[in-house]
Amino acid sequence: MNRQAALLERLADIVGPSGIITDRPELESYSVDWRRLFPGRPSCVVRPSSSMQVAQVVQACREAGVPLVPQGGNTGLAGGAVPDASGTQIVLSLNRMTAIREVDPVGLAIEAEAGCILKVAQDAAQAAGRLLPVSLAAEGSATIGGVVAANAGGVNVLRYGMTRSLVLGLEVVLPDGSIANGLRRLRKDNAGYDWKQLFIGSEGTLGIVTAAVLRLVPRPKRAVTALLSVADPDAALRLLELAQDELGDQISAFELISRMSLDLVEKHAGLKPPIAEGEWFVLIEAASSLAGLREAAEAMLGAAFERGIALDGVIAESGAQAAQLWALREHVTESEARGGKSVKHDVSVPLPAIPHFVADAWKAVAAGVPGARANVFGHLGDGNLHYNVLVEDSHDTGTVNRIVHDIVAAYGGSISAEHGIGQYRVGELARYRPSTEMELARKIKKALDPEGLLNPGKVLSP
Ligand code: 2HG
Ligand code: ZN
Repeated sequence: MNRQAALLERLADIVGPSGIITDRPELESYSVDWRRLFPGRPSCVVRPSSSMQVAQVVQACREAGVPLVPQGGNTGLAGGAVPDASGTQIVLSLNRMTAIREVDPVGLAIEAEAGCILKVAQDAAQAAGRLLPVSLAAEGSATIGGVVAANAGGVNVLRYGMTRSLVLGLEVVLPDGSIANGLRRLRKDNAGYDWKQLFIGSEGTLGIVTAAVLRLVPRPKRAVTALLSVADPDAALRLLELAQDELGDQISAFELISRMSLDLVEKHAGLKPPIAEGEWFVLIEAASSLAGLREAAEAMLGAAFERGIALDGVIAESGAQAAQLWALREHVTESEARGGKSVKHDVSVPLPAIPHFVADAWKAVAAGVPGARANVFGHLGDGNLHYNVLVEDSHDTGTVNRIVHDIVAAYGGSISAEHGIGQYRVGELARYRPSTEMELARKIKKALDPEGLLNPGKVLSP
């Protein structure tokens, strides 16, 4: 028996025959990312059903010297969870580990396995009268393990922080096949190194997240959602300042949406915005359990119109209307994908620099990429925009990346605010991060995964 067949047999012994996929058509959905930009070819997919099985799979692959690519919902948009095209890498899918182990409404915590869909965890929290405040357009497919491994952002970061700030405890299978079980639910735990931070946002390159304890928050009883048009990103920023002055930490989302984004959504998803005119829009949500939120929000919006900061707007009169406003924002990615080739950028700059960044980026893109259009939207409240450039198929992605990222760098920003590096931005990270930081990252990788068998080629070049 050759070595590959021997490994397959050993893996089948660990996970059972139904836990192994080798048929080409069935491998397809595990082989390529959501945008179909990074088609890979795994030798097989292995689907363990417990942390112990994950550990045994890692051990077996390590002994055979075979690289593993952990995969959750595969919605990260950076090609971080798909194998390369060599036909030698094995995809380790967590999609059989879906249990919610506990929802604790008093301790404000939820413990779930890595393959649990984010939406399922959100619903479980809601059923207990609590809120799991990670919210993103891909929440119906994204998994808890993927969300943690990617340190996902989303639309509520402004109020609740990135995923990192919500992780209380973590269980991780290390590249040597041991299990680090830190599934604690403590709010305060200063005993030694907080090692779980290493794995949050490591995109499966340092260990495999198998379960997590996430922080819940009390579920706000009321919310106000409004869509406003503003003249430009500078006015949007002034609106944010006003909203912060008047509503303080009740603001849970503050999203910027360009006319181009709404046009794409209308064309490809058939959703019509309730405001006909305008070039820039802000979707704002405030939430609280205390009475008086609506009045405070209306007073704030009244002041915004009076001062000429907001030009037009609608406030949702019901939960259904709020959902309609949110649908306009949530369909941007899908509509952009239907519209043809786009070069994505997931950037952040210090908040005051946002209007300058948008103006400079457009000048440079218009000059350097003939015929390009910009689809700008994102989490303005976090200083994070998706500055996606719509181009012809013939346009080179790297050239467009360089134009946008040079401006990001000039403003002291980041080339990835929330989606991570995956394989899409490996070269860009190496270019823009100082060499001391890159060296530090390599040392960490080497210390944990000396053989480089865990998700090779992601985040760092091999
Ligand atoms: C969003 O904010 C996601 O909707 C997707 O982060 C971003 O499609 C994108 O570029
Ligand atoms: Zn986003």
